[in-house]
Amino acid sequence: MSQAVQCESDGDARECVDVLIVGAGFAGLYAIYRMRELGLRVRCIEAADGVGGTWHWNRYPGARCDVESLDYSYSFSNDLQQEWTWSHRYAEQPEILAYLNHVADRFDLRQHIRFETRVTGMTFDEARAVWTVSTDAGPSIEARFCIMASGNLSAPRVPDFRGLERFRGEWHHSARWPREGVDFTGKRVALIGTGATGIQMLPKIAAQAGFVTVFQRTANFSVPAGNHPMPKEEDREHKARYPELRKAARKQSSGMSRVPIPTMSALDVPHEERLRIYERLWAKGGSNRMMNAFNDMMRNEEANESLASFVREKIRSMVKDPEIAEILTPRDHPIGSRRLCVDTNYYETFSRPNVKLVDARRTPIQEITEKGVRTTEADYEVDAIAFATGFDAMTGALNEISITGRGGMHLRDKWSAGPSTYLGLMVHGFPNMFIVTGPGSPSVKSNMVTAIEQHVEWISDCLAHLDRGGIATIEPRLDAEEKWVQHVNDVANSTLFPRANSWYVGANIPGKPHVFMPYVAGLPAYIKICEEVVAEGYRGFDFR
Ligand code: FAD
Ligand code: N01
Repeated sequence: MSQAVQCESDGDARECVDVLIVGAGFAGLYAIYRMRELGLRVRCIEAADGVGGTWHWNRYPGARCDVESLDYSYSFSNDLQQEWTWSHRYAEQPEILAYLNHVADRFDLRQHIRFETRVTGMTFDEARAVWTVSTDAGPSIEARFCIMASGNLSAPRVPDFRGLERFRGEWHHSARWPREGVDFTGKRVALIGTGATGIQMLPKIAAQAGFVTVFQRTANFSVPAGNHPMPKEEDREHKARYPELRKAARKQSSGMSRVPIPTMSALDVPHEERLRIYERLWAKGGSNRMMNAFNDMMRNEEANESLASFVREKIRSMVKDPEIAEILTPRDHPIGSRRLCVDTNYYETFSRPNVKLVDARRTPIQEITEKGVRTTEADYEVDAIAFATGFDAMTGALNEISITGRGGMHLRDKWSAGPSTYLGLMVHGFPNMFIVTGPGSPSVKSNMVTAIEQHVEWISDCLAHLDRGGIATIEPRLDAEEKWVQHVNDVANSTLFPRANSWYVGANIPGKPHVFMPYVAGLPAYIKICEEVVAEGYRGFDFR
């Protein structure tokens, strides 16, 4: 790179690089690879003691992806995709972690990563156009560019329950699960939270524990995964067609290659035929095909309700006790407006004699006692608590870092009423700082690996452009950012997504501003806009 950063010669042992990357998950690893391809000096800082991000941290029983592994994997290296074979339709956490370790070794990425180190602060020096990055261990770093690959679901949250410190048993959050696992044999376990994580955990814990009490505040919709070992034929066919399928994935809203693009409204189809379609998709398993059965599932209340009532009926048929079935049946949000969960025997598990459901909406958890969980109605004595209580999503990891941009502006202050970005990629006032799958991009509303690759490639093309032009900084203009935020809101408001209290709107964190954060026009529409912005000379960005 022509404009290599010059460290200040103040005598400290500061490290000096072109690009600083925060995080070594799917995004950080690919960012290291691409930036190194550009010939840049790269340093990646990772809080964990290994690579993998989400798949390093989330070691709870039952953890697996719900995007098919053939899609939930990198496309950037044909050799990699040919040599790796997935064992199942949806891989389990250890297999995805093994894959990411393989990627790190195969492309020799570890040499660039400083593990067990947390980025605590970042300050932009306007005069020198350099970021100074401080950490909780080791020297600080100076970098021209920062790439925030710090994750959307990487800041776990244990609710602020009174008394947790007094609890005499053991407790774990799903995203900080012990590496050696937890032996629940014969134990009484409280499982708090019934989102995607709790729904995956319950059948596994119930199969081992003496007794499980599940605390559900909001009932979620869930559909069967239909997981199975990967048929050899499917693997072979996919490998033969990978280039074409990866291209197809970027043309899909979902970022997945084999989810058909729906052309019909649910309301154009007679009731009986619609039910047959839903039955077929239910039997096949997976959430994305289900939500893409028709083109108006998230736009038309009646269309959405046709699927919601189908799934409610399924819940009633799978849960023996009608009262339990009723508590498990979601009635307060359109299906898909909260993350549609994917399970293996979740509903069936409530018919086991060692499982009890507590309606934590009707009788909220008041506190944790020495012996267990106290609700407004009863005390539940347990030996262990599993928290499946989610994350400070999308903004949590970024706001945990003290980020100071131009003119002493703090990112946390700028985002106090909700995040604002241009394209989900950059923020006005924070030059040369890129976010991978940031708020305002499709990110969590698509296959994340497809979204991550597209962002990292956009960033790497941008850095090459800056280098060719001898440009020191890039920063979005305020008006471009404001227009983008408005557009993201307008698109969301034309759908049923904002109708739910969910982590998409920050509703799970007390005091967090309610703003719908992902961009839901779909990946192809978003990619087209990103390409147009570049074709028009980086429309909306200032170069200095
Ligand atoms: P992460 O994998 O979250 O990596 C971020 C890394 O940054 C972490 O290792 C973290 O330690 C590090 N970090 C953060 N802050 C700092 C700091 N200040 N200093 C140093 N290091 C820091 N998405 C899908 O598309 N399909 C799925 O099936 C799917 N399943 C999921 C299952 C679970 C249980 C969870 C929690 C998420 C799932 N997701 C899924 C979303 C998943 O997060 C993404 O698919 C993807 O793994 C994100 O990769 P990433 O590199 O952007 O972020
Ligand atoms: O977290 P969540 P998650 N008292 O926020 C409850 C991805 N993921 O870890 O809904 C009682 O969805 C909370 O209740 P409520 C995926 O993107 C993917 O499950 O706020 N309960 C909720 O039930 C997913 O969406 C996969 O009323 C409390 C639960 O805790 C995202 O990660 C697997 C409470 C939190 O659910 C997050 O999922 C796993 C309280 N005080 C995760 N506070 C797959 O791909 C919170 N809750 C398969």
